[in-house]
Amino acid sequence: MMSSRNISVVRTEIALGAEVPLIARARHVLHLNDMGGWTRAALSLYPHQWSWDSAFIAIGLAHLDIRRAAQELRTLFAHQWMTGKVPHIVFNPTAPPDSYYPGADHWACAASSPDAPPAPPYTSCLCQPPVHAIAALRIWEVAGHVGEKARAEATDFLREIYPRLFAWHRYLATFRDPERSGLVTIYHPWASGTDNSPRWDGALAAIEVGEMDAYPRLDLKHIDDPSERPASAEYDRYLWLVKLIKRAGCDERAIYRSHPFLVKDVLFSAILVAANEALLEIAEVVKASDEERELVERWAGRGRKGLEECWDEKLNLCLDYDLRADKPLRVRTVAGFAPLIAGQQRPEQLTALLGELDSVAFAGHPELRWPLPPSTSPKEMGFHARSYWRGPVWPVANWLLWWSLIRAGEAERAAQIRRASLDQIAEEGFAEYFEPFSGEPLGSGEQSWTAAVVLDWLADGVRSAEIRTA
Ligand code: 2M8
Repeated sequence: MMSSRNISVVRTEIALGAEVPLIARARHVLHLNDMGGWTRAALSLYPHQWSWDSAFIAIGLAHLDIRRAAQELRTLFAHQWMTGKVPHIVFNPTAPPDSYYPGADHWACAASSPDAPPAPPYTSCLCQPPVHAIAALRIWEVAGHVGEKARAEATDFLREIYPRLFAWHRYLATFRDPERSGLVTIYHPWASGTDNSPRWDGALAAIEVGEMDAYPRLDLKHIDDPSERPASAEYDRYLWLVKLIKRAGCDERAIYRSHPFLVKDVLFSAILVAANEALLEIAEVVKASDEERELVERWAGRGRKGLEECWDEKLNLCLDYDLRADKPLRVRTVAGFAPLIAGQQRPEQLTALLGELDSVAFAGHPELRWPLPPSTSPKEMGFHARSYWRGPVWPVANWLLWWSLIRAGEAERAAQIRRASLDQIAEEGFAEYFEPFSGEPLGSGEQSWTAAVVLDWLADGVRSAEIRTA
C-alpha cells in the first residue's frame, strides 16, 4: 500500500529565506484565482472549475488552509452526476460569455441527462483523471502535522467525501470499463487531460468530421502564439466528438456503442490505481465496510493487470490502446510512465522505466534547459517544442512523477525533479507549461495548479506552518 510517511523522505535543506518569495508568489496565484469555495484553473484562459486541476489545487491549498482545501473538493463533488461521474468542467456562471469555448451554453445539453446534477451551474459531460482521492488523503496527512483539531476536522471531511469518492471510482470501474480490463476508456482527448498529445493522433486521424457550424477559437485570444495551442484540425475533431456525444444524449452506453473515439488511456488508468490505493487508506480512516474495501482492492489489482498488458518491452513504456482500431497507439509520451504512477511495478520494469526517463528520449536529452521530461519525447515525429501537450514541460506531470518516484523508493531522482521544477518556476514564473529547450514560459500565466504543486514541493523542505505565514 502507498505510504504517506515516505513523502517526507526527500526533505532537502532549503534556506527558508531563499524560498519565501516563491511561496508568496504561489500563494498570490491561488489567491488571484480563488472564486470563494473553488478556484478557476487560470485567470483568463480557463475561467471555470476543472476537475483534475481542482484536485491538484486542493493539494497545494492544504499547506495554506486545510478547510479551504477540503472546500475545493467539496464544491467539485457537489456537481457529481448520479452515475458517480465527476464532470471535467463545472462552468462558472459569472464568467464573461465569450471567455471560453465550448462553454456552458454549448454543454447545457448535459443538464437534460437524467443523470446530471441540477443546473446551473452547468457541467460538461466528460470527466478527467481521478486525482481526487490522492488529494483528499493529502489534506488529511497535512492536517495531521497542523494539530489535533485540524486532524479531527480533516477526518470528518474524509467521512463526508468517502462515499462520493467511492461512487466516482465505481463509475470508472464499471461504465468506463465494461470489458473489466482494468483500463479506463475515454471518449474524448479532453478527458485525458493531455488534449493534443500525439498519443491521440492515430485515433483522431480515423475520424471523419461531418457538418459543423463555424466556431470561435476563444482560447487563441489569451496567448501570444497560436502554435502554443492545438491546431484547427485538432479542434475540429474535438468539437465533432462533442457533437456526437451530445447527439447520444450524453448517455454512456449509447456513446460506447457508436462513438468513433474509444481509447483505453494508460495515464488515466494508472492515476486510478494510485487513487484506489489512496481510497483504501481513506477507507481505513473512515472504517468503511469490508465489502467496499475488497472492491477497491480488486479495482486496483485489475488496473495493474491491465497496465501490464499495455507494456511495450521495446519502448520500455506503457501504450494506450485504440479500441476502434484494435491496436496500441505507439507514441512515446510521459503517459508511458504509467506503471510508475500506478506504483508497485515489477523491479525489472522500474529499472526499465528509470532508464527511459533518464535517456535522451526524455529528461536526459542534452539540450534541455532543465533536466525535466518533455510531455512528448523529442525523438517522436509528433513532437513540437511549443505546442501544448506535444512537447512542452508541464509542472503537474512532473509532480506526478516526483510523487511516484518517492513511492517507488527513488528519493534521489525525485529530489532532482523537484529541484529542477522549482528552479524552472522560480526563474520563469507560474506558467501553464514551458518550452523544454529554451525554458520559455508558455500558455497561460498564473496557472493555479502550477502554484499548487510548487506549494506541495516547498512543503517538502519548509514546514507547512511556515508556508501558511510566509
Ligand atoms: C486543458 O484542457 C482544456 C479542455 O479541458 C482546454 O484546453 O481548453 C488541459 O491542459 C487540461 O488538462 C486542463 O485540465 C485544462 C485546465 O487547466 O486545460
